[in-house]
Amino acid sequence: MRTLLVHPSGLMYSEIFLRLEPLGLERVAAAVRAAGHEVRLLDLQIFSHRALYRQLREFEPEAVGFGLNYLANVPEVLDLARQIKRLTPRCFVFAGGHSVSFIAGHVIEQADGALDAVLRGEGEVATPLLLAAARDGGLTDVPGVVTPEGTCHKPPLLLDSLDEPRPARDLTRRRDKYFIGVLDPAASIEFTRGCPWDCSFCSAWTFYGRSYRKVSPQAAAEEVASIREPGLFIVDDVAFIRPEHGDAIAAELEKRKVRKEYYLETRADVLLRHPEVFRRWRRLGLNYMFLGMEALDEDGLDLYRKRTNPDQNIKALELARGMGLTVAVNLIVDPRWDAKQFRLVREWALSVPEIVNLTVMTPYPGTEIWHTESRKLTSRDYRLFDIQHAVVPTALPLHEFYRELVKTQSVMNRKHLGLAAAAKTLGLIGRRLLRGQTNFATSIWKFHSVYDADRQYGDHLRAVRYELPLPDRRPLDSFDRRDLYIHQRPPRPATSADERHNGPERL
Ligand code: B12
Ligand code: SF4
Repeated sequence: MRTLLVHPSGLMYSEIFLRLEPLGLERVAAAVRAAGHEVRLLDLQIFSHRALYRQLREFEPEAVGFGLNYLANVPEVLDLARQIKRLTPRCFVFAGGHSVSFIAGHVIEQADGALDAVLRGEGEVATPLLLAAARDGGLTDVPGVVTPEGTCHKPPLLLDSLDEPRPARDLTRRRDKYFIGVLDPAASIEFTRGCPWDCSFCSAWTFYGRSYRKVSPQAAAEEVASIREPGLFIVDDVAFIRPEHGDAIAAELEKRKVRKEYYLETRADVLLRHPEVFRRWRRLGLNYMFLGMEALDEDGLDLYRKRTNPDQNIKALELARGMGLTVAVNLIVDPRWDAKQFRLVREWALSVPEIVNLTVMTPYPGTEIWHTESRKLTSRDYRLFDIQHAVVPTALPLHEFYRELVKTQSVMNRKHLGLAAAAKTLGLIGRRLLRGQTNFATSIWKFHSVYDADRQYGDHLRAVRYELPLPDRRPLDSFDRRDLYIHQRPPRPATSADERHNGPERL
């Protein structure tokens, strides 16, 4: 089948800092192509809706699949699906990805016939089955599928090995547009999938049923070596949980003499436990690290079940600094914060050299807090579920809350662009401009047009056409957390080194 896979538009509030290739969709594209279909991929983070309509006319796809990793993209995808059905009623239109997997039935209802199917879970194994069923019949037998006619009750299918298929990077155009901070241009890569921790605000662990799988070191190194871009973002939720895996990939890269600049995300306790693997990667070109600290105090860390403490966070920052890494940390803003709390965070952020990023506590379907958060949602507008808006009551009046949030973010941005940083940055910008890469330079000047309290407040006043389902509120002790899982853990004999059975406490 001629199949067009589409990644929706980027979200304004994340585009300042990065724009990354649609890795999940590229992997699905590779699997679909291997099954004999003709595939194209269109990334609306870069191209306009007009480009999509042009593809519909020129390529005449028989199937169009949308990637819905993000809740905030649901309205755009529903509108596009309706248009596609209007223009080409025989085209099979479907969606898949992280967020839509948790609310598939609700989205199918909202689509009102514009979506023929939502595929829950990993896409590599099931999407070829879905396309075959769209052509030959038997849609509701595809594991993980939800359609207007019914749901398949067989669990979504997991890949046996992450080594294949390699993402179809040849299908993404204008790859010079992908960047993360100063890594401009940058590609993305996955070394592991899943997370064995269980933070209450996060759905990374519920999607994969708290399982954790690894790409083989050889396959990982071959893939790195095949990538043209000099910068590489490692998308793993927590990099190098198993130090021997990080070491083995490093050894393969050393053997192949591959050198790139890397950016990764990890946890404070993982960095503290295995600094040597990070040091080795530092020598290979690891320059940037994102640490999800989430809270400055013990109570906050307990509330999010982060299983770290403030002392570990501070020590991890010192360690990373000592290694010469540029570190960005994330803190979760609780809508309950008052002006004093924001001031304390500003003071702390100014006292450390790291870049501090703020996200707003947001209950998402698929997370534990979606069920246990007792505060009522003040909005169910999908577009506000981007962790930059408050969707539960704020202690401060809402507009004031955004003023404090933006003030705190701009203090951090100013710091980031302070004299010393600016000098360094100008050098970096100059080098990138010489190579024709303008993403990083543009992002720096875009800050004030994007982070604007009036605009963020105004986002709440827009007419709402599509809403999230109502949360099914339940106290924590009244439900089995496995009910949240999209994938159940793959059956496998337990070994002593098996993270899936050990859980993070014993890692
Ligand atoms: C890398 C990443 C990003 C990249 C995105 C790159 C891109 N353009 O896709 C960046 C850094 C830009 C990013 C930004 C954000 N992210 Co993010 N991100 C991730 C992360 C860590 C990994 C995703 C990934 O690439 N995985 C590897 C690939 C191979 O897997 P995958 O994309 O999930 O794809 C598989 C399946 O989902 C499925 N699939 C995917 N697409 C499709 C399409 C079809 C048709 C089908 C059938 C199947 C299918 O098959 C794929 C292969 O198995 C996830 C956490 C996670 N573990 O999933 C969070 C995550 C998805 N992000 C999250 C959030 C909150 C955000 C932001 C809103 C944060 C912010 N405010 O800045 C922004 C918004 C982005 C936007 N829309 O512009 C949340 C999701 C929240 C939600 N429920 O909406 C997650 C789950 C993190 C979390 N812990 O909560 N993110
Ligand atoms: S450690 Fe990170 S990815 Fe894992 S559950 Fe916690 S926040 Fe999510």
